[in-house]
Amino acid sequence: MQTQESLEEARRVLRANDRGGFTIPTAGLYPFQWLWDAGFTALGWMRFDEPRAWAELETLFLGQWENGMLPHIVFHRPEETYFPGPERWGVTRTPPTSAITQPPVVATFVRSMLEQAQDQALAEAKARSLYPRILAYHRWFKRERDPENTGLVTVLHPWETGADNSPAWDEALARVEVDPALPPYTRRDTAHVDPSQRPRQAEYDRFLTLLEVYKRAGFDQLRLLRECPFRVASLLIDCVLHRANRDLLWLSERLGFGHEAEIAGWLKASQRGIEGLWDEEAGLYFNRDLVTGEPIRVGVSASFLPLYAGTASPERARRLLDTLEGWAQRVRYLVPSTDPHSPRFEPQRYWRGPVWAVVNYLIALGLAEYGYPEAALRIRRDTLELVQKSGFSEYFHPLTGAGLGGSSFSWTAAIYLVWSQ
Ligand code: 9YW
Repeated sequence: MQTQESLEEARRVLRANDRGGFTIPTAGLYPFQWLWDAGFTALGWMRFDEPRAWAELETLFLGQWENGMLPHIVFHRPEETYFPGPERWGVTRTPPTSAITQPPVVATFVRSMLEQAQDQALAEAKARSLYPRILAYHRWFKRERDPENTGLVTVLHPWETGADNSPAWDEALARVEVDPALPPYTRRDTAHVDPSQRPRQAEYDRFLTLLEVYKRAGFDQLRLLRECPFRVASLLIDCVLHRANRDLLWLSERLGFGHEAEIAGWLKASQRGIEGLWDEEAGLYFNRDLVTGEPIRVGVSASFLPLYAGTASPERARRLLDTLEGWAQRVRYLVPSTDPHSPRFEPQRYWRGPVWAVVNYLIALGLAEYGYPEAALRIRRDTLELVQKSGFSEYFHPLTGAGLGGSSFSWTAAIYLVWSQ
C-alpha cells in the first residue's frame, strides 16, 4: 500500500467503525466503546475531523460513575457478538458499563489535542468542560486505589492493565481459584479470531471469576483492596497515570482551575512508586504482585513506559535503551509485548509477544523526550511498515510482521494517521 492510499484507508476504518459519537475498536470482536481505545482513536480523528475527535471523549464520559471511576467499557447499545456484556457485569446504570477501569490516557491526549487544534476556541471549550470530569477520575484513583499513598495504584483485573493475558500476570492469576459456582458462559472472542492468538480458557475462567468477586462485594473498592485475590501494580496503569497527572496539572494551570498543589502531591508519590519498580540487574522496570509484595520478573513492553511517564533518570533511560537493543536482536519488529528472551514469549498470542501500535506510540514518545530520536524513529518506522505490510490489524507478529487478531482496527488506524502526517 502506498502512503496516500493507506492514509485514506485509515480514515475509512475510523468512519466505518463510527457508531455516532463513539468508535468501536472493530466490528464483531469489540462492538462497544473501550476507554483507552477511545483516547487513541480521538487522536486519530483529530487529524481530519476535530469536532468528531472531541465527541469521542465526551461520549466516553457518559459512562463515568458518580464516584469518578471511568469504566473500561461503555455498552452504549446492545450487541450480541461480545462476551461478557452488560448482563454479566450486572452494573445497573444508563448507559450500562463494566466495573473496572483501563490505562487513563485521557488527560494526556486532551492536552495534546488542545495544543495541536486548528480550532482553538472549540478545543479550549471542550478541554474546559472535560477537565472536572478527568479530575474526578484521577481523584478516584487516589482515594480508592491508593488510599495509603504508596504511589502505586492497586489493579484488580488483568483487563484493567489493557494487557489481558500478559505473562506478567501468570502467577497472580493462577492464584485466583476458579469459582465452582461460576455461571456457565460461551466465549465469543474465539468465534472471531483464531484461538491460538487469544487468551487460554484457564485465563478466561479466572477473568470471569473476578467479576463474581466484584459483584459479591457490591463493587466496593476499599473492600476489594482487601478481598480481591488478584492485586498487582501495573506499569501500564501507573506510568500512564503519572503522565496523565503531569498533563492534568498543565491543564489546571493553563485553564486556571487551581488544583496544581493537589496534583503535585500525587506526582511526588507516583514518581517514588514507579522508580521503586526499577531492577538494576535486569536493566528495566518490573510490575509488582501486591499480594506477595514481590517484583514480577518478566520483561514486558510496559517495562519501558517510565520513559513515557518521565520518571526515569537519564542513567536508567540509557539502560532501558540497551535492554531494548538486546530485544531488537531477537525480533524483526519492535516492540514485542514480552521479552523475546523469555521462555514465556509467544509471538502470536495476544499480549504474550505480538507488537501493538499503541504501546509503540507511548514508548517512542518517551524515547524521543529522553533524547533518543533514532530509537524513536526505528519504532515508528517499524509500526508504519507493519501496517503497510499487513493492514490495520489489532496486533502483529514481531518476527514475520503478519497481522493478528481483529482487522480494520481503530487504534491501529489512529496511530497510523498520527504518525504518517
Ligand atoms: C477483551 C479493545 C480492547 C483493548 C484491550 C485489549 C482487548 C478486550 O481489546 O481487550 O475482551 O479482551 O486487551 O487492551 O482495550 O481494543
